[in-house]
Amino acid sequence: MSGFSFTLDATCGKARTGRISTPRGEIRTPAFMPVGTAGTVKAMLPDSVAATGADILLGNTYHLMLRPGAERVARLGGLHAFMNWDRPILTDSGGFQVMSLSDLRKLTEDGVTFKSHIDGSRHMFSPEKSMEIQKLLGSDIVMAFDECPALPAPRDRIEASMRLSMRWAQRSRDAFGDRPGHALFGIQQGGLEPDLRAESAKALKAIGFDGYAVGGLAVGEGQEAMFACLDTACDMLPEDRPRYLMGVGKPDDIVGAVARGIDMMDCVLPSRSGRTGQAWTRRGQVNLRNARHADDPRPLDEACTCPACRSYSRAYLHHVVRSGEMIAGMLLTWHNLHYYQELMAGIRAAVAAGTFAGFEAGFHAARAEGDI
Ligand code: PRF
Ligand code: ZN
Repeated sequence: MSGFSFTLDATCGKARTGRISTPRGEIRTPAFMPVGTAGTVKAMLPDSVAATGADILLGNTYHLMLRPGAERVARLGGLHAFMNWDRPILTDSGGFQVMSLSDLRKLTEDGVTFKSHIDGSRHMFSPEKSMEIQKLLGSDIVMAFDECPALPAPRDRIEASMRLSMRWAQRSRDAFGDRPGHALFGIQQGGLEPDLRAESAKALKAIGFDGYAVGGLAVGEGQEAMFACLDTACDMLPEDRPRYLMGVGKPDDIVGAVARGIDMMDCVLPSRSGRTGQAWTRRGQVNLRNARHADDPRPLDEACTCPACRSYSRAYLHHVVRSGEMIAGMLLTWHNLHYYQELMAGIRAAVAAGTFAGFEAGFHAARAEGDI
């Protein structure tokens, strides 16, 4: 497809590094996508998000169609102009958010009807509607419309849901049409059942997508089960297309997913936990609400070059977190996104150098030492 391509630069074991080229710029992989659900990465200016090293953001069809409305965003020049972010944007297709956020959902072969979590208004999503909304938003990477059951679920429920998602994947492909410079990704489902994952991958490959997501994980199964699934799921997907693990995760989930062949990820964790006083560092998780920081003049991480670590003490961060000051969310979100992007840069460099196994060992050793 013209204007959108994926180049694999190096592999190390199953870990890969490469580049996705789009008309809005290049995405270095493995990539972590900060979540900008409602047209903003909360507490951050777009330039600041770019300064942390992010090449691409994630936006949400569900939230933006409810408020301010996809047609309005289109009239105002599309999501990029509206939110002042001119680099690539990937939008999730809506089904997953309907299931986790809305009231009174009703699922049929055609799609899903639901009530808005904002004002109770009635809406309908279908593969065709989701493709139309993502087009109005001007998304660079469009996700197929799928259904994701929470785990654990009975096998027959997971099987029926996966087959419905594969029929919806075909309808998404048909409705998306040919849009040079824009990509459509399919989403593999099938829970933790290897044969259902294989059936799903086969169906998606037969339809043909620009990239392939692994959906239906990080929904309650735990890291060990998720990794066991990824051990085989990645190999079922084409080697020459990006593989995107949806909604993951903690730093150790990310390193483990890359080790199993994943190229892209997104998660609210670094931004959301930044707004509740939680920081992620090389040495693990740090809760800045904790009284032990009250008199600590040292930075959160002396090796970090983000504004929170360069210019402020742990004592100050503790104070603004405890006081509920807005700068607390701003500084900790910046730090967390900076840490996540530095982690991705380290991963990419290690894969390129053929030293990913050593990188992984160093990553776990630093965390085992614990916070300073
Ligand atoms: N499907 C979609 N979005 C998602 C998921 C999925 O399965 C997940 C699962 N972790 C997160 N976001 N469309
Ligand atoms: Zn920092």
